[in-house]
Amino acid sequence: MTARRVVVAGAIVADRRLLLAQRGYPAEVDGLWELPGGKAELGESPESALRRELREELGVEVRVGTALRESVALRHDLVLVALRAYIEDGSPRAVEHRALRWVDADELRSLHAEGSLVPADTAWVPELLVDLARR
Ligand code: 523
Repeated sequence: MTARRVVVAGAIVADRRLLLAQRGYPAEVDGLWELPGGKAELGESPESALRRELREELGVEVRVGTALRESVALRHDLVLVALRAYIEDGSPRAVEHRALRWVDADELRSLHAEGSLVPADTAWVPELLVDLARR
């Protein structure tokens, strides 16, 4: 049996806004918005993987918090999890994405309704809306 690889994504909420990143590849998701992140390397914890990915993709240092409840099976060998993350140093820049955007709850609902989120990430919308009402 193949071990399951983890893909981690960061739920960064501050001032009642969520940070979304716009993918440029592959073609199926070009232009769609996601929680930034990427694949954990073998032996790397989800927390360390998220810190590394957000450093590489956004140029920020984060503290990693709790996981969102939903996880998404991407393929038989790949599972996508979201962890709450808090920026401790730096301002996010789109190093590897087309663009970045801070969205409030209404904007998140609209992006979801118009199909502008990466499909797997739609599983997190209800939980993200709860977080957006709190922080
Ligand atoms: N997703 C996804 N949502 C989401 C992320 C960060 C990733 O659906 N918020 C999917 C997209 C890919 C897989 O997870 O199918 C790996 O994500 P990717 O391409 O962002 O991770 P990388 O950059 O680590 O992957 P490689 O370029 O393949 O090494």
